Amino acid sequence: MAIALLLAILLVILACVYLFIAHPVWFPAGVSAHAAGVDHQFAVAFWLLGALFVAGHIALGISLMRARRRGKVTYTQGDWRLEALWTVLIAVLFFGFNVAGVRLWSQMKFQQPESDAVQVEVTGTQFEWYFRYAGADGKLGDTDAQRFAHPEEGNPLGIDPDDPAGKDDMVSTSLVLPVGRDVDLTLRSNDVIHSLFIPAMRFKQDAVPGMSIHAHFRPMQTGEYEISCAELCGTGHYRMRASVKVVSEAEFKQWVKSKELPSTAK
Ligand SMILES: [Cu+2]
Repeated sequence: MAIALLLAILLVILACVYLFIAHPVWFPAGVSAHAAGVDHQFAVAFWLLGALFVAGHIALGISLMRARRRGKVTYTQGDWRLEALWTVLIAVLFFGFNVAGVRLWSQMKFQQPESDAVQVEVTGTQFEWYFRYAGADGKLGDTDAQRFAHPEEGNPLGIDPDDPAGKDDMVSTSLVLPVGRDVDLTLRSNDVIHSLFIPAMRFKQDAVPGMSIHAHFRPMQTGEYEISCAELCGTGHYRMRASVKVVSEAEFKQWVKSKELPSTAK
């Protein structure tokens, strides 16, 4: 029995080490300005915890072998000093990760984006993402989802029809961004908690009903990348996908113009 258990432990270690090193399933390449920092933080945690995982399993295997050699197992009450030691070590590790990550986190969350940042309001709703751009006046119109939200009439967010600032707002179901410029997102939700996850940008932020949450990042490479909802938000959660298209500044301007025309004609 002990041999079978030992083999099982060995197999678990080998399988996990293979997944660690070969990366058969992994993140897409990071294409935002802070992606390298996030990847570094992730790799440190990954290797440190991976080494602890392997060491823990080897210790388990050795104690199994020892018990088998002795032929009997004894019951002990444990050792409070050892327990205190590893509790403190784990606490140091945990808070160490927090301290190491706080700079990156505050860069995205609390520091102001560049003044030329593209402002986009992101609204999560069961089960669609909507991206709103302010239009020529640079101002977003007021919304009241309960009174005015009519997706079938082209007003899914409930932009107040009487607010002049909302007349030229552009609402899109895909996020289009210029490359190399900060994007300042304001996240909102019309129903339950959603989470905007853009793996290639190493960006993830919850959208919470009743709150406007700011976070920013800077895409550094043109291309089309996946957006998904990372919060189980209902039966249609699996299809709450969208894409972010990162284009050149000129293409972005052109896209804005093409979206603006019909709404200013209204
Ligand atoms: Cu969702």
